[in-house]
Amino acid sequence: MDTALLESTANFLVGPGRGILAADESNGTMTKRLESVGVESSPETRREYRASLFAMPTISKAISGVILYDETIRQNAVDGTSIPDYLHARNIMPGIKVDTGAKPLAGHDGETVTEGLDGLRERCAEYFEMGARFAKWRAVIRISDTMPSEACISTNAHALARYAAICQEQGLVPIIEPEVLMEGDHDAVRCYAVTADVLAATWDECKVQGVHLPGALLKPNMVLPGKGHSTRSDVETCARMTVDLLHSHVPHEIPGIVFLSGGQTEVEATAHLNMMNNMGPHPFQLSYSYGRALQATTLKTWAKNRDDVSVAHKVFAHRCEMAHLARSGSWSANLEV
Ligand code: 5MM
Repeated sequence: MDTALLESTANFLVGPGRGILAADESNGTMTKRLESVGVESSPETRREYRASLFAMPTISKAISGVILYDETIRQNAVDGTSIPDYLHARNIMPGIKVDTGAKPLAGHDGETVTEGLDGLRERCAEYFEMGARFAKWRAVIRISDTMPSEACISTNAHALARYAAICQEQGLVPIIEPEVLMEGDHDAVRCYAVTADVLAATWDECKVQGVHLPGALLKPNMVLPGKGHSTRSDVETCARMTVDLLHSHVPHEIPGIVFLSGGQTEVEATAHLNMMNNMGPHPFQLSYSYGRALQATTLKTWAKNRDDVSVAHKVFAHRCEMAHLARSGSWSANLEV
């Protein structure tokens, strides 16, 4: 294992003022997203949209890495070069989603285990060859009165750790993403407790598999009540609970936390990260790996202005600038209007 390469990639990804753009929607998800804005989904429209995102003039100020899907890593950028080469040339590290999705967990209705370990070593070697330097695997944990089961937590933690070990062997920094979903009517205290259990199981398995923590990143949910809960957390409560959880449940050798947005609005996800960075110092960088919270408004704008990408670029540049400011706690709500 090349620990020096892994550590330098991980530190690059969470360098000052920058974070990750999650653009690794599977074809099923991307089709829903494109159809929701009236665009037919095809390999070419998916390429057109993503290539236009990556061509935003100031993207490198806020984005250190982009997570790609298998289809996208094989496609070309706006100038005809391969997307991984194009990103490298813009000082952005290409990453790749390597899981093959969350599949039903046998004997546990409503729960899933994320698959993709078969052939993973060979796929990682190919992606490294194509220019990828990090990878992502997302486990999905649902909360209800009876969920998550021990089986769901342990199988997903085991798979995450095996994925991480294989990636590191092949030179890719693993982003370890155990997402506790916002669906449900649970309160924030329950989200905290479940996330703490999931993280503890994940680190236990990482230890067994020999994962090199300084060469890995964590992509967690923030601590929030479920969408169906009667009250919402204010920004400070979410930030305090999340910071408290991470300080006590994430090994301090991990160089960075790159949050998912998980269905928060663009402004909520920015405000929460900003507040957390104002509560520092922290033992690790607190950054982003947002999908929807960086892309939602941009996608709608792009769909209406496909003949003039500068309109969508303006919207994406604003979102990127807000995330960039949140990295240092310098964002404020009045910058949004
Ligand atoms: C971009 O969406 C990712 C892939 O989703 P599917 O495999 O379901 O198509 C997703 O894993 C994403 O990287 C994370 O959930 C973070 O995105 P959000 O939108 O939660 O910030």
